[in-house]
Amino acid sequence: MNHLEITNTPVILGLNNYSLTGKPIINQQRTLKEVASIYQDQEVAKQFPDDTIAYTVQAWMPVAEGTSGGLFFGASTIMPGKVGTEYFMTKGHFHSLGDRAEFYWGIQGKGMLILMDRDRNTWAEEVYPGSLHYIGSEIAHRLANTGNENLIVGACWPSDAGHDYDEIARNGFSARLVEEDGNPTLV
Ligand code: S6P
Ligand code: ZN
Repeated sequence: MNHLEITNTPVILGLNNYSLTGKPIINQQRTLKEVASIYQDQEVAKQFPDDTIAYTVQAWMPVAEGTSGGLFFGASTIMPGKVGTEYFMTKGHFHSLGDRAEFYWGIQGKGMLILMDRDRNTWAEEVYPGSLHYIGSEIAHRLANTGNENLIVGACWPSDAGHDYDEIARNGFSARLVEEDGNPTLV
């Protein structure tokens, strides 16, 4: 940046659909097949068509991943749907630097933020437009869409947080969010 220069930000957030445009933006897509192993009924998950998208993530990473002191900004969209009685959801993770916190906020649709501490206590917070969620140190987090439309959730996290998917891939969360009598329930 030059002294006295007035510039334009490189990234714009669409306030109607919360999509990010500009550079550099990362676009990720996860198909249901790709994440089938997170579901209780993996066989049912694998039977969905190859192109069924479970969720997408857009992120602006203004600094390199792993940089200390920076921030990343993202928006995740989880599609509506269920594998048996279990709602479409994200893989879920602890941060690699486990003490790095994160903010989530609900933008569109409805869902649950499923949280688990290192002692494997699991609980959930309802997500809806305007709900704001602080994900503290050493807390695994996963989003599930419990509604009939796309669930869109904003996120902001430290650039050195990283993702530890292994722990969840190996041992999962200690509870699953399923639909029981029409209601989302942790079991
Ligand atoms: C990053 C943040 C989100 C998730 C996204 C997808 O720390 O928590 O951007 O990456 O919601 O979830 P997951 O578990 O597949 O990374
Ligand atoms: Zn995270």
